[in-house]
Amino acid sequence: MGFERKKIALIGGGQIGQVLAMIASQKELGDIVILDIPAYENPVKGKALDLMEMAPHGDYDANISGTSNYKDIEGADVVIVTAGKPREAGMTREDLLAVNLKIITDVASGVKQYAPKAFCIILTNPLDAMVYAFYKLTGFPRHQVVGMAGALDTARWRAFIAMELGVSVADVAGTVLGGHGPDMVPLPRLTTVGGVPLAEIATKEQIDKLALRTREAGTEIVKLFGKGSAFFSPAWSAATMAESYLKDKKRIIACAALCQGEYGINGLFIGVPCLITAKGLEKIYEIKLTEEENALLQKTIASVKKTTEETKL
Ligand code: A3D
Repeated sequence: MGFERKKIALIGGGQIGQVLAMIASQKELGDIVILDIPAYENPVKGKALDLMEMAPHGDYDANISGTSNYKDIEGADVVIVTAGKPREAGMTREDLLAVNLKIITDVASGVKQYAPKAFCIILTNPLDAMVYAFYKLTGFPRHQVVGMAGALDTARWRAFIAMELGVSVADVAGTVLGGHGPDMVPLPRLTTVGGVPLAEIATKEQIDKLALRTREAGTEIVKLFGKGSAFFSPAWSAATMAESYLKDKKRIIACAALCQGEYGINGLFIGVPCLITAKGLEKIYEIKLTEEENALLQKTIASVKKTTEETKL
């Protein structure tokens, strides 16, 4: 029995896809295929070659290739989807629904045919609706399909707390629930800094300001860029999820997962704490929420439901 490298298919080789390819190479997660539309096949081939040529300094071994042919993703262990249009200044994530739904339809059909066993991580916005669409269109089981949003929203929450308090981000632990939009729900009550409850070292005003900045973090970056959205932090967040699956790390990561009764939600993908193992999404953890937290959760559920219904799937 020989050792076989894992295979990672990145569908979409734009801003996030290219950074993901670099991180996955450096982490030696496996061989990487970057797939994009035919008109963008040469650029993704070029990016793949550039990464192969970085390997001697990056100290990794991986085969990295670019393509526009789904046949080349055959048998992938992990599929990460970033295919789709990103936001421009002044746009909401929902403004992308029609154009990105067409793209996800195309992607779902290719992945279903060539990588039917892959653990699939979706990033395309509007996230909660696009991961739902991918799940419906492929017919894959729930443990095989998750959306990347909570991992990033939680990273932003932790980063802002560390920046505000002047402490190491490594010591900030917490989570963010709900949809990937301005009504997501950071949970200050359950956030700790080196084991100390956040509320004991930050004022209510500080906490409110940090929660608001987290909810608007994507928009803050879109405004600075003018065109396009964040890509370094989304890429690394998705890589963390893929790594937990590929190495059976059993990380608990906030992911957009299909709730089947958890938190009183049925049939929607929404950000909840998930155990990611070699089985994929192994378990959703339910947190006992206060009345106030629950009211916030109900609001984000309503937004996710509305956008999800617009997919008509
Ligand atoms: P961008 O740099 O435009 O890359 C998207 C790539 O997808 C381009 O190379 C396109 O050619 C390619 N593409 C388009 N249609 C197809 C198709 N049918 N098949 C294969 N590839 C295709 O965008 P980006 O990388 O900055 O962002 C990608 C997506 O992620 C967008 O929808 C963003 O809104 C979304 N995003 C999500 C988050 C979350 O936290 C959920 C964060 C940031 C961006």
